Amino acid sequence: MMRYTGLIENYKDRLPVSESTRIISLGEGNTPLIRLDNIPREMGKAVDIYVKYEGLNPTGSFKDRGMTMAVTKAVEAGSKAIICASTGNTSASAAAYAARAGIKAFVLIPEGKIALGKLAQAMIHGAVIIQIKGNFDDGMRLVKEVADHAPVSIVNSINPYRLQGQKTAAFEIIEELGFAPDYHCLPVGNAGNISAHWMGYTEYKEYGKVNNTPKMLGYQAAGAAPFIKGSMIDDPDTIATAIRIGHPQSWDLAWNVQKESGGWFDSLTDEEILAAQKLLTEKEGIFCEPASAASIAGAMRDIKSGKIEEGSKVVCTLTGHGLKDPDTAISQCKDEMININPVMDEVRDAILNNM
Ligand code: AN7
Repeated sequence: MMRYTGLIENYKDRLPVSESTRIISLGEGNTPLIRLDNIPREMGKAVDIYVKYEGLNPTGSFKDRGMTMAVTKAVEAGSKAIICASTGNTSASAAAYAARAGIKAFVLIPEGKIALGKLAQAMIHGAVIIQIKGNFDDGMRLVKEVADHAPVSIVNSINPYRLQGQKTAAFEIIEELGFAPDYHCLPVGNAGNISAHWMGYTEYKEYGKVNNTPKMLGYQAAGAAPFIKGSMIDDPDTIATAIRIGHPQSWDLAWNVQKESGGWFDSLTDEEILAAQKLLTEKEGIFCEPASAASIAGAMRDIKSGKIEEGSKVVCTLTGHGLKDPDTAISQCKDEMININPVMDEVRDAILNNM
């Protein structure tokens, strides 16, 4: 049996690398596709829902799929430094892959608006962290400008190698199921990931691996929903900080995905997103970060309404691990803790009162 050594090695025939390329990998990809059990049963709907648990990538998000490609190609081109703007996960992934490659990472993050776990990752991997008094969209604009004035390679999803790496998630799903699902649900920020998935699905169809493609469903947070508004937003806000983005970089690509696949965009309130995150942890034992739960929240709403028909096979991407944002998780459950003295009677009462 061959040791799994990451998605570039695994899919090198379908990625822009050659035999001489030095691959920068942390063993990303090959993530579990878990079939939900309790949630569909309790909804009383005959649908198969699978979650692709991208939080189990090396830095805890799907960004690693794109970053292994982007950093591999940056190093191949002789680059000594990478740069990105980030709502958190891209910065964590860039920091780790730069460390692995032995190059420098510069990350621009919005002050006070990135989840604690992501900040810890970017810091401990030794990225140069540039905190800006502004949001992700400001950071993205600055990164594009500064790349003309400093020797740095941009590793945001405007770098086409990012989407090449991320398309492999669709390959894995098809290989595991033996078919493409009827619907594929994703949280949408810059819309790079939904575009990358569509590339992967259409590529495998053209290649003859399957004869169907899914309808692609993109879900945004209500306070950061330019695809629902139909135009850019200047002051995006949501508790799902990963997708607190008002000027999506893959705007045209994503509208094409919607049209070609026959899917749709929709938005969820922060309350709906947090409720879905909690439901998934309590009913299925799967912990994803708030932004990721938008895919489940959206799928559940559209299944309940019948927009997603019974009999459908649905895949939801859980883009990031729940541990990325411990503050939001704890603040949802704080009141549920029981405080006692260190005596058996009080432990017993705590058990018997809560059976
Ligand atoms: C958990 O890290 O944009 O629609 O700078 O971290 O491809 O942007 C993160 C995005 C969904 C949205 N879920 O994906 C960043 C960043 C999680 C994310 C998205 C992000 P895209």
